[in-house]
Amino acid sequence: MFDSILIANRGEIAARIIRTCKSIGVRTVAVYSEADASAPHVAAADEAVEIGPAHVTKSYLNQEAVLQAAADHDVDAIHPGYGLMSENPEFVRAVEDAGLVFIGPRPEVMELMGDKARARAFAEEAGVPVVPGSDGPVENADEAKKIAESLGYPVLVKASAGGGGIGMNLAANEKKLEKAIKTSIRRAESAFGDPTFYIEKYVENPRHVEIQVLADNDGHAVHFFERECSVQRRHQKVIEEAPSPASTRFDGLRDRMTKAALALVEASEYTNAGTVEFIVSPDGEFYFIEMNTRLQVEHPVTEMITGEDLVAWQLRIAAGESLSLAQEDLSIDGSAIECRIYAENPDKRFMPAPGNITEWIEPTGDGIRVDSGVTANTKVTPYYDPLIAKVIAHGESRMQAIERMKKALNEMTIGELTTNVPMHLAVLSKEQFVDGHVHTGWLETEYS
Ligand code: MV4
Repeated sequence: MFDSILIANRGEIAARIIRTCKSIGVRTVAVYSEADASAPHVAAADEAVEIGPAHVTKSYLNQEAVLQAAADHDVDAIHPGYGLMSENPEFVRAVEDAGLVFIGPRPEVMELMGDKARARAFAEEAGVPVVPGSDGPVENADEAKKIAESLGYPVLVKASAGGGGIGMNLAANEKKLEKAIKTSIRRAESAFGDPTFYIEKYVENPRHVEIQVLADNDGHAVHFFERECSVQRRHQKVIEEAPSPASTRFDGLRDRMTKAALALVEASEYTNAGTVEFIVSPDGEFYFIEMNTRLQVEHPVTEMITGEDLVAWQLRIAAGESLSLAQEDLSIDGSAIECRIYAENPDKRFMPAPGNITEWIEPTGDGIRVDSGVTANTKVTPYYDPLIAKVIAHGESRMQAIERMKKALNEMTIGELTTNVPMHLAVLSKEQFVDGHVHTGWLETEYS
């Protein structure tokens, strides 16, 4: 195992990674921007290094500054958390060129999965179901028309370099196709400098269900079942849970999805933690959408139902240990739900609402876990993601998890900051949510 690692991230995820390091005896080095000098992740780490001004491009995304901090503090490895540089293959190469270990997958598989058209073709080749669509990138509008004609409308135009919905546009009919392509190309060109696009048949009202996987460097892989992440707004997840209510509704769905996810892991020689994302249609068909090559925000619900520490496994695998975990060792214990607490204003279309946290009291209780990156007197600035904490509730049943979550959110005290806690409480009492009848468009029709 490593003696020490640097955490190239901030907020709740940096604090969460440090927690595991403390429990397994790994020394931690935090990095922070000028705006984060008094942040909890800085206080929690064994050592901390200021790496630049508040703006992410000048601090947390400054590869040179991060690598200099790693060299100065003599660490063995770097954990990227999620977001920031976690899915940047160039950063992985720079870390390795500096003689350090990157805690995550190889840069080649990151590149493969980062190119959504390539990932889709690769998945299909590996026998993983994909939505009917184009074989790879589409050259021009004429070719697109022919493909859309054979698929039948509506179709989705997707940017190859995209993901998370960026550069994705719906065309309801042939008349709308040209404009959808133009819009996708323009967004993809400005966001990624790459206009490549492809086409899929549009699946209406899907659920978002994803499989957590873990693989070592000797080709041994396991899955940690599924998470359901359908409650989201503008491609930002809001509530996640494990297991998915869809798994009880559709016979054999979990078995088929986990097999598909592991087939993709094996074919791509994936290593470390990853998530294979699917959409599930209202009639129970599932399709590969993309693979996320990082630890995800919502990983705690998986940890709660399996009793495993995914960050500890990430470190062991990155340190070269083989995975001493067989699929039969893993099982689902009860049900877990995560509510993401965002500093955002429900009266202003849930836009970020920065401010000063004057009072901060976290809930406690049976089955309650809180992963937070703030405390009393923390300033929530406009520089970073408005996610300030995650409340996770575990119960023997889904209903018990929901009840524990409601109690926890009612007990949580966040002074002088506008958050989405009231929205969570409303959603947790909605009949469709309680019945597990949600899809990716549901939240925006209920609360917008
Ligand atoms: C889709 C889809 C329906 N049909 N593809 C959104 C972002 C990216 N992860 C893929 N996405 C979708 N792809 C086809 N062929 C619907 C979505 C989608 C979605 C997917 C997962 C989670 C939330 C979503 C919200 C809106 C649309």
